[in-house]
Amino acid sequence: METIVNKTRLSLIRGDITAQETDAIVNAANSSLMGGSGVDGAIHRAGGPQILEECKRIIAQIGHLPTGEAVITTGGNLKARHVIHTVGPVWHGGKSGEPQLLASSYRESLKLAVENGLKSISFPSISTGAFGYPLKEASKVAVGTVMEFLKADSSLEVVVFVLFDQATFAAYSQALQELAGL
Ligand code: AR6
Repeated sequence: METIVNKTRLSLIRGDITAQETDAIVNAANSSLMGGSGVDGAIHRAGGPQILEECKRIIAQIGHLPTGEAVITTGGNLKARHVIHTVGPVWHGGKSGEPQLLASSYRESLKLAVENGLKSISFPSISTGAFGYPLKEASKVAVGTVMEFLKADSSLEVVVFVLFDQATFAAYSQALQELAGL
């Protein structure tokens, strides 16, 4: 499923983000940047040790990556030249700023891509796995935030949501249909 927002193609696909050929793929990381399970584990496994080496250098400088922020590293052995690591919020019931923090993860990742002159970026469904963010709510924040960003900034050519399972793909498809009026 896809639509055009301003000048950017926004697509939803079901698949494995580590196989994407966009300039960057986004990692749903944690504040330590030392890897983990889920999409984080898959990206480090597929990209090789260079990614972790750069993450360690970044952590040596900043201590930890706060929730809602993002940093960029090499893509190592991935087809994507870069990985943008962001930390989504852990779900604590929804009254602890989760929607704002989740929106910030998407926005800061998009900003980093633009600042680095990238033209295409792929996102996973941040926070809806180990971090427990309810899928329907997360999909609206994710798609809404990306669309808002693209309306204001047309430098990216392609943004892809790469969704791992059918339930996640269905939730994001519904959010895009509602928000883009498809
Ligand atoms: N490609 C695309 N999506 C994937 C892939 C993949 N290869 N593998 C899993 N997903 P999660 P979170 C989906 O748990 O909730 C880690 O340990 C998955 O099905 O990866 O932000 C980190 O180190 C789900 O839909 O990320 C953190 O500690 C989505 O990616 C913590 O988990 C997000 O699930 C972050 O938790």
